[in-house]
Amino acid sequence: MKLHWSPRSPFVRKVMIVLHETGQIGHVDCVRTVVAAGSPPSPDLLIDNPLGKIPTLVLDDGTCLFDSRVICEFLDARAGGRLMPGHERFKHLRWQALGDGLTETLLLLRGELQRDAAHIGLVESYRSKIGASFAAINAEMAELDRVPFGLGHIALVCAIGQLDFRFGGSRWREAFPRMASWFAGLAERASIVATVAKDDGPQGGTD
Ligand code: GSH
Repeated sequence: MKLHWSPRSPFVRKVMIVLHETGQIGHVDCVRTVVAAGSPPSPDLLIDNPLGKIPTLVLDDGTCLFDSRVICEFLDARAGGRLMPGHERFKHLRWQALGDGLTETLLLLRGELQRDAAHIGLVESYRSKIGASFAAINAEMAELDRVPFGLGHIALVCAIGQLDFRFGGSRWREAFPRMASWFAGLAERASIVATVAKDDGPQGGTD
């Protein structure tokens, strides 16, 4: 299988964590693919994914899978479905929706702040959604601790990790100490350590 990959993308990171957790990391050839919301995607990526986004997974029979939700579920099912067992399915899907939505908002905020003249209304709107999302995750700590690690946890870890990666000065740990210790515990898992986001230099991308 071929994965359109970047070490900086929080959505690619979800897939990489699933690959590690399910013992399939050796089954995938990671191809560095540069994406930038403000410029046309590479022709190679567009052939595999008309939406021009990463992650995109190309199976050995040529089938192309996107987006991260579909890829993660495919890889988990292929390995037996431990990361989204049926009785917890909607819990994980809901947490995944929260984590992915938070990640999308963080990407939008970063893009807006990089513009010459950021739209203050948009920045404030994104910031209030990010704050509310952190509070919502914090309110679910007991349940997140109770449910065995799965796709929902993975999406939330990638979203929170994106805040640390791109907004390093943020003080969310002071505001949410219980969530901070929950996150620190998960951050010791081998799959999380192995996939920490890295900036691999100027590539022209915005992921
Ligand atoms: N919903 C998609 C998923 O879950 O995979 C989002 C993927 C996404 O937005 N990926 C970013 C991207 O490819 C990189 S982190 N951006 C390029 C673009 O939007 O043109």
